[in-house]
Amino acid sequence: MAILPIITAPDPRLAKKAKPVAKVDASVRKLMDDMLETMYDAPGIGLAAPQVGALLRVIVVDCAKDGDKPEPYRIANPEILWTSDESVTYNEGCLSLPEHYADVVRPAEVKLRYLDEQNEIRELHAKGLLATCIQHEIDHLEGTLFVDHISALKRSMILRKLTKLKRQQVPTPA
Ligand code: GNR
Ligand code: NI
Repeated sequence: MAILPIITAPDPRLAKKAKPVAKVDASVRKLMDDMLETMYDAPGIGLAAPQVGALLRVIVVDCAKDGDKPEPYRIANPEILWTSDESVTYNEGCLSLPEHYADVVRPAEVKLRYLDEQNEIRELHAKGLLATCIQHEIDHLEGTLFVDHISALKRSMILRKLTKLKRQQVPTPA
């Protein structure tokens, strides 16, 4: 396993649409495991492959409470089958927008179909934080960040601060 560098905004790689995996094989499984290790290390409750520079439709999530048994999900090619009419607001964060948070409104529940780490088709009915997190991760596969769901004013404030932060950082090789 390996901890991978996480790409932070603004970065054109975070705005691209990710490609479906043909099959969940050993290389995709390794990506899933490396992403989980990277997510737990960060720490975060979800991570999408584009955040670590892989333009594939792969996400990992674990929304188990601190101290509870881990509940990792390894998800490839997620498809939303249904969303609830009811919405919820959650104060979201993103490892690609470090130290910024904003309220985002999303459907409270979702049903999805995906391929698991064994390349088996599965369905999942998610509610609560898991539903919010899965939608946040699927957004990353479309090149969408949580700031794309908030007002243009709040978005530009966050992105301006992150741009300034990047100018102060020593560039790391891509
Ligand atoms: O760690 C994370 N926390 C979080 C909180 C509320 C809604 C979504 C998330 S996902 C985020 C990690 C991340 O950036 N995933 O893409
Ligand atoms: Ni994110």
